[in-house]
Amino acid sequence: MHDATPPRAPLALYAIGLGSNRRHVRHGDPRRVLLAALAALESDDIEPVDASPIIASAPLGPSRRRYANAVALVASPLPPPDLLERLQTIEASFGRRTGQRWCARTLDLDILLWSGGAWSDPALTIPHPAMAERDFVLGPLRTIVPRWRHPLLRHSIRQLAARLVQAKPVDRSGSAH
Ligand code: A4P
Ligand code: MG
Repeated sequence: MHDATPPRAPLALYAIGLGSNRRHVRHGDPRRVLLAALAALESDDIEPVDASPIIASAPLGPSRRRYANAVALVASPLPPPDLLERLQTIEASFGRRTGQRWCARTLDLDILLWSGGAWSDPALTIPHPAMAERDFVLGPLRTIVPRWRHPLLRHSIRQLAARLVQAKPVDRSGSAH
């Protein structure tokens, strides 16, 4: 007997960073944009495994609007360049404007980690090069994969997050909120 279904590539795990600091006409504020984006990730070959809580974060870079950030863990047979292409299609469907780097955006999807380890080509670098310095990435990531080891830095996500908190300058403004 022959099995008619072609064999599928083995599943890889990916951690995907989600960010938004602009309203979407239909979905609403950045938090709702991320909820819609988490739903949009699911497809025939992208299976959601877990998602972090959605946090509000102060903008890094020139944009003045606050961000909503979250991290999704997905399983997929897609190789990294194909997954990036899919994420860019989803970004475009949310009306993401391309052009200016770090501009306010409706939806930004970054590949943070891949169970295959490191990947580097002109269009894609995994792990995401800035992830270890960003609390809006490590905070959500720590809630779902605290023991995932960064393949280049060799520290776990929990360790990287703790290191980042220690390295932070003391806030002398006196306001806790
Ligand atoms: N690219 C390379 N590696 C990757 C990867 N691992 N994942 C390339 C996704 N894309 C990757 O990205 C530019 C190009 O990066 C892509 O075409 C892809 O081939 P982009 O998303 O189009 O442009 P960008 O997002 O403006 O630039 P970049 O460098 O990705 O910015 P970041 O690092 O995404 O930072 N502050 C807060 N609080 N929260 C945020 O989420 N995000 C940013 C953007 C700035 N400040 C923020 C936040
Ligand atoms: Mg990006």
